[in-house]
Amino acid sequence: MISVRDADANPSLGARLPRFEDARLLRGRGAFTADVPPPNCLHVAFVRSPHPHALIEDVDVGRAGSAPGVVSVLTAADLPHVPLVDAVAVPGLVKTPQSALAGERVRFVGEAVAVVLAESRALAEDVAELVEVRYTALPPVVDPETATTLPPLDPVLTSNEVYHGERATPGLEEAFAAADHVVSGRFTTGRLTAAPMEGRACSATFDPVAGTMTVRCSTQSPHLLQRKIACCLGMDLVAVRVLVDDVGGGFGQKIPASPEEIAVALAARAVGRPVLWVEDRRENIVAGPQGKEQRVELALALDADGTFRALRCDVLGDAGAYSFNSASALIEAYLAAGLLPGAYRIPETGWRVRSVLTTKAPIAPYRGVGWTSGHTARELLIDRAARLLGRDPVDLRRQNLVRPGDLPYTTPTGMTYDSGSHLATLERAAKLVDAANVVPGPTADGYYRGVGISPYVEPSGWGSAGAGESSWSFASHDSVRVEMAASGAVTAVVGTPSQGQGHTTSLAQVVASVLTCDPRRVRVVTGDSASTPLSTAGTRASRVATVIGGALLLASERLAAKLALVAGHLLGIDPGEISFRDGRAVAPAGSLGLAEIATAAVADPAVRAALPEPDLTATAFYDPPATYSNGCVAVVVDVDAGTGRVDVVDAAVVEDCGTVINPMIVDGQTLGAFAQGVGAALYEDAGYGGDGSPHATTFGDYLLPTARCLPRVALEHRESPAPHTRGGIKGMGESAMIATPGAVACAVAAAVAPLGITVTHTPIRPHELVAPTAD
Ligand code: MCN
Repeated sequence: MISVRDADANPSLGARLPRFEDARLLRGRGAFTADVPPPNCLHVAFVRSPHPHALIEDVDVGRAGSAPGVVSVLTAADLPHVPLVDAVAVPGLVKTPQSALAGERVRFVGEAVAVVLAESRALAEDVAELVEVRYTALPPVVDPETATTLPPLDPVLTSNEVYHGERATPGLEEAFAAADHVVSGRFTTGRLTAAPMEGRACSATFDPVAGTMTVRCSTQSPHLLQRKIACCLGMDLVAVRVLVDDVGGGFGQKIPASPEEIAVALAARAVGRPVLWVEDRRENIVAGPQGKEQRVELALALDADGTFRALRCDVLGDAGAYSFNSASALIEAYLAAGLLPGAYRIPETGWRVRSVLTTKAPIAPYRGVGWTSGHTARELLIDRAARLLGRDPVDLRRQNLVRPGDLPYTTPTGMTYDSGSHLATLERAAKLVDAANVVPGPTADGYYRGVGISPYVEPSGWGSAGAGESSWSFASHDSVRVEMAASGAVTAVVGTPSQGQGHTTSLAQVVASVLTCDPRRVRVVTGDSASTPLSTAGTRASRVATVIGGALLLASERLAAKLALVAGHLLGIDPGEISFRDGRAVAPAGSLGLAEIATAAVADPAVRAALPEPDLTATAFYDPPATYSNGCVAVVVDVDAGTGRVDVVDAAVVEDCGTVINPMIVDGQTLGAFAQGVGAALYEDAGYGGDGSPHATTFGDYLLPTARCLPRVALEHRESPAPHTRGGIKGMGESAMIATPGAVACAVAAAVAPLGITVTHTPIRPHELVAPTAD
């Protein structure tokens, strides 16, 4: 077997290579779903509900349907009623069906009621205004706290609570009873939207002769979408093909199939012409899946010396209007509780998790999922405990973090941290921002300064075991194929599309690390459900580096063994004597280039006569054991107590994702997630008014952080290779989005504590930080 950390033999693993895809994408030469419209396609505009909750009494499409250039206007009555629920059962989660178009009732502002199909998008949009929908308004359900006491939003329910689960370790109550201190708090995280650069987009072409459906879609999970379309349209799986072009970001929003995507496929079949839907920003913000809204109540039991003894939480997740596909209604709330102990040694834990329906856009996973909410609440609570005990917050964390000698460490919630650098990353991040010398409170220049330290664990690289340890059991494995052509060109075929993670580069590096060739010679192919191996979960949960990377290592090693067989024959030596170096098979007897070997395997009669068939294809299946990356985010903020403005003036992220495939990509991922974390802490808010209408409908009111909001971030890597995954690789795509909101919130809380102001909510709003005046 070839060791992937043999730096001489495998120079491409760990190389800081600029991303191969950037030359194309940065020059505007990407091809996104909107750039590849099917010939002769119709364009879609959805008629969307202006009400958060209403009965649909009547939909009159008369005027709209007869407008010039309009081919059809379809309502729920025209489409088969097929609910978008998963086949996978999640124990205890009550599912409520969401249809492609709402039929009898709308349950959030922006829910699609009818679809206009016209010769252009502009025309379709104009005509959508001619569709007359008569509603009878019903009371909105906005507050998750009171949702359970209100009449259920779906007749299948007896309550709006679609999930209720409780767990506790046996010694929980005893630990609380014996504690010297119990510190508690109630924290909320607001609604966010992922705001990918490219919104959702999808085209569908139905071939009535062949009975096939071809869908191009900006999705993270082509195979899941293929299955859902087949199921909703009553078609054979093989008759549905999902293609994925370039995708301009997803961040989780594009994991579940959207009802609009099903409507597009149904419409294409109904009208017999291809159909294209490219949502605008308003649709994406209002009607696209949203993330994060949670209320987390925590209680921490400590000894007099500050040792953590037990942590209890009560999580209430606002699932939005439907308990729908990908079990999204539960995943945020459940994972907020699942990562309860984080990077700390806390012997006893207990939780209550509830998820409730409201009349808001449905929730989907968003980078960091519920981990962000649980983590932010816990870190704020630890800072609160430090202040109450008169302890330095870094020191209190240092005392309670998982230490090298504890590893492997199993949390009371059932996660086994396989390896890591929890203490080392805390020390380094604190040093990089000079935390020891930041005095919280007023500064000489009139601001209030605070430092926030947020050590994190990221359950990463979800294979089935990782998902299971996060209490979220589902099949999460992958297969891959690596092929070498007679020319020596290498192709790696995978089922996980990239949304901007740089897989074309990093996965090529993985293959090249085994074959020792130039990574630029490895073409990574994905985005076709018909020809790529099944990806059970798609691109999510920071799993591609670990799961696909591990599978590619295996497949590449199998291909290398086949090449060694041919090379051995050509050199007249035992294949076992061969190693690979600089893209050549090397032995004391001589060396051969990969192309020479590949050509000989196919075309050399002597090789042909002596060896089995010249198949230079290798496949591999990989379902890795669970692995956990870790790190620490540290920030320093200045708060203007007159205006409530917060400036993040210094920041550091020290991350450890085991063996790093490409440090430049990991830097980019970390910085992007850090920026999103600052946005979640200070700016972004997809909240709703008491009347059930969304506050934000454009980027004028959904505030994304810009470069001016961000400091220079000191980035460092530690490498604690995973002992049990292939290549020691751990995932990291979410890390800074788990920890940054907590770091910023803790820093702000520390800064304004002398003013008697507490921080219990993200995003932190300026008016909450304005110092009370004497009058
Ligand atoms: N990587 C590496 N070495 C490691 C781990 C990762 O070089 N030890 C590289 C990988 O090879 C990959 C990237 O870093 O190129 C991220 O890898 P990984 O952590 O495995 O995450 P995934 O590829 O599975 O991507 C999913 C993750 C998630 S869950 C969200 S949400 C997210 C994210 O990645 N959405 C993104 N990053 C995003 N980046 C962009 N630009 N757009 C999104 O939608």
